Amino acid sequence: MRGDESDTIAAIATPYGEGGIGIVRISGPEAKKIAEKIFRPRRGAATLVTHHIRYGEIVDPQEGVVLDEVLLTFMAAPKTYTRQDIVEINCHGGFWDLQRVLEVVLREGARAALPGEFTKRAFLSGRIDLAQAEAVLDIIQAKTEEGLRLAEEQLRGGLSKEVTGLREELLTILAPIEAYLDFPDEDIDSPPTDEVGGALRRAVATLERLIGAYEEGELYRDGVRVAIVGKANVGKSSLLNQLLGRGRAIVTTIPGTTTDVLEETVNLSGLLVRLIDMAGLREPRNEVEREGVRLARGKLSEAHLVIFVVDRSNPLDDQDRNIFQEIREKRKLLALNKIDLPQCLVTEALSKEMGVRDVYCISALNGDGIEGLKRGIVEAAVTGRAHRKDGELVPVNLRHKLVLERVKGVFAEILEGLRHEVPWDIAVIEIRRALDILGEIVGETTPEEVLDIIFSRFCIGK
Ligand SMILES: Nc1nc2c(ncn2[C@@H]2O[C@H](COP(=O)(O)OP(=O)(O)OP(=O)(O)O)[C@@H](O)[C@H]2O)c(=O)[nH]1
Ligand SMILES: [Mg+2]
Repeated sequence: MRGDESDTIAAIATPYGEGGIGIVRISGPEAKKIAEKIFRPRRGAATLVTHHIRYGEIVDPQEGVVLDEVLLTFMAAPKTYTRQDIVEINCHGGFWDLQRVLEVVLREGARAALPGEFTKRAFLSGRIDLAQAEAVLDIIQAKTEEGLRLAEEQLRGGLSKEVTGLREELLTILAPIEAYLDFPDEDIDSPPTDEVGGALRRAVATLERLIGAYEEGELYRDGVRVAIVGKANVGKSSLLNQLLGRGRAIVTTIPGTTTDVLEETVNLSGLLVRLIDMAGLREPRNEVEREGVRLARGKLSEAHLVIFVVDRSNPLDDQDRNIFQEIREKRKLLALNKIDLPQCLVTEALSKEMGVRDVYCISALNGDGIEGLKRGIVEAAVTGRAHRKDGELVPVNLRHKLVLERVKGVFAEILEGLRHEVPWDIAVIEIRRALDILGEIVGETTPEEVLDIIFSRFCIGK
């Protein structure tokens, strides 16, 4: 077993700062002994019974002073988070108070836990696999409800199930090939190349679906970048303010008001949206504008989605058309603004001319049409990325995606080999290699350095 799990670790498990309560957590073989040394129950026997909460005091055994009034829970292995003995002490939630209790715990035989060390123990003891351990981190760091849902799905083993299914399929392919190789004298039929090829292609399709799921998941985890683009004075900053529901950007009648790039996040139906307002894309008239336009173009290239704003109360001009050319290749919504003013542009004609189907008529001044546009943003960001199975999105993070891509690469090589009648023993080695690489997702074959990196991203006490 990797890592050192034999000692007892302790940490403050709640955030630093003032809180209603704060928790000191201890895990390891000495946890109960330490607790019994420092805990004095108000009533009843001194012995701790598993999975019972006790009320009492923490006493510094050296000084004999009472440190805090607490609720203490002892949970005996193996039905615990780490599968070791765990003690959790609910203290009053002040930093110094918790720190004093932790110090006594450390003095009585525990070691200060490293970041993520409790979860690492849960992984090393086999209670959860690596993908699930990573899910714990995602749950803590989730920025939206959807991101949280995805992390929870991963903790339930969503991806692990997919990987297990894939590995089982590969083992089914392997069995007849290995039998053929192992018993050359027994007149076993040579493996059917077509069937093996078919199974590998199915596996590649599964891998592609999972890799696609990463992209969708990323949207929920890290948010979608939406750039608000258009010429000067069409109402980009007003739209930003409407979408945010507050006056973030300066709005004036003067074209060229916004020179810098403004980025603000908003939660739309559980989707974290990073809105980017920028200078109108035009020929810069001075150095400030030149820098603004340069920054804007950079942001534009990173955007997942563009809202192209056009002033509907004025004729379309070359500036609009030039900007449209610039964002041709981007996924986009067309927002026809200023519908509170007399109409000049015809929606259908414009939609046709630009070849954009998603057109929203809005007034960034009085808020008309903004709710519809918000729904449109969410839809455009999410649709066309349906990598769900049974309606559920499979949670895949960047590390998983890189592993899946490596496996896909190996499969491509094997398929190529089969076409050129590569010897079966070589194909077997390659399939075994793919199995090993897949094992990295759940942590069976993950290098120690990678584990260290993963767990070091956790906070102390988790
Ligand atoms: N009537 C009307 N006026 C609007 C609407 N949206 C914006 N405006 C006005 O248009 C002017 C320009 O608005 P901004 O939001 O600053 O436009 P912008 O695109 O950010 O302009 P720059 O930052 O200069 O590129 C302001 O006077 C706004 O009040 C609208 O829907 N209706
Ligand atoms: Mg502006």
